[in-house]
Amino acid sequence: MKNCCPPAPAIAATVSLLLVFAPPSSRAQDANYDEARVPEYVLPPLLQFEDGTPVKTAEQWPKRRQEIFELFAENVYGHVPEKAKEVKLKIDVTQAVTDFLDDKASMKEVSLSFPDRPDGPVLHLLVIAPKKAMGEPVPAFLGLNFRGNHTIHPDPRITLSESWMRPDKEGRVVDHRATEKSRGASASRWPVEMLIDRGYALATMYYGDIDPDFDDGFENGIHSVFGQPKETEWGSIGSWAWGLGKALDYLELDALIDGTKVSVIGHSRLGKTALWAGAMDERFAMVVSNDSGCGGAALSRRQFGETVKRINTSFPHWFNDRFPSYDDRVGDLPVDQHQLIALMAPRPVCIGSAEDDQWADPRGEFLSAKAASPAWELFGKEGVEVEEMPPVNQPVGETISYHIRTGKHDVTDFDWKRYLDFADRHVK
Ligand code: GTR
Repeated sequence: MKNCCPPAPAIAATVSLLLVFAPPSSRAQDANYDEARVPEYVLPPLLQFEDGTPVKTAEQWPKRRQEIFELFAENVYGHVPEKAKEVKLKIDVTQAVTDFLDDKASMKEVSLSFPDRPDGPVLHLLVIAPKKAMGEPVPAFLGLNFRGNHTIHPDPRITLSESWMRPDKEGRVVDHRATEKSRGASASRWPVEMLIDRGYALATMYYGDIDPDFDDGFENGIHSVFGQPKETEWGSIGSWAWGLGKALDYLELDALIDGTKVSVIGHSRLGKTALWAGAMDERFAMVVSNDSGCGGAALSRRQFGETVKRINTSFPHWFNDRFPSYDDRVGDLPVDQHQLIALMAPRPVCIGSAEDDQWADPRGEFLSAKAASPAWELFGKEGVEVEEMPPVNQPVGETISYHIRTGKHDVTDFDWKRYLDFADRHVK
């Protein structure tokens, strides 16, 4: 059992909302933002097998990769239950239009459901593809969204989500349900036209369709199908990442999409999710983590901004039940987050930070990307080779991209341009 006494959902949701929307000063009053107070730490070795022998060649990497992957599953994100690995979801195309974005694109809605559970959860995937995909499949970006597919673009033909939603500050969500007012509310984070103009499709799904983001003791979402996780089985991040794999299963079948060229992207908690999805599923051609911070790209041992203890306290449902046992002893964690980034090797990976997002420890994300780079070097590729953290708005890195942009915790056009440039170079 993940929780012996799960709180009533309404109370749990309120508690987690207070934490999410609390101003950084109050939620982070005990957080360290002083480089001088970062403790001395030693990172777990990347290119060394658990028995102590060195990893010297690309041929040895898959075995080392598997070791690291298992350690992350066992201690941090949780294993996917066997039943969930095997399940094949039922696919229904529920809407298809060919005159989207002033006739530049097609738009399709696809529902993925559990064949034996007609009353069970449904994952709603939105796929927007440039017109040219009708002649030749195109590369795509796949990412989960925070507030429903209808928030990524104001076109009223996108179906309004009926799923449980976290309340928002603007009152566009009423009684945990989206209202018409929320159409396009997250459009600034999803520059659909930019993607389409550059020849990419965009596929997105609401993360709450997979598992609503509150600590309900794992009763709802896909947990209603697969049951209570065991101690080292998945939390919400693990299940969201699993959902991304299911979306990719569909995209591989879609004639408009080149299934070998799908990049997975995510912001913040969904950036953590994108990294874990890219680790679990090597079919993802490129992995993008935007402002993912603690439990994402940032090194846990630095304890700068959000810490392991803090994240497990605020969000007890995100990781597996073993992770909190490291709250007061992060130095004993058998892994650190540079090894998570390394699980993407030799594929391209992008790490984006923001200057005003110290809670997510931009420097810890840079150092993590740098410490991951030797995994790419095994393949004769360069990761992040610069010695110093780059100035703002000046991306660095060859096969690992790192940038810190000006501004706050968000996904901006600046971030997307870098990710698209990198995809042009490595995926297209
Ligand atoms: C914060 C949390 C971060 C990050 C962020 C988000 O409250 O502390 O780890 O995930 O939420 O997802 O927006």
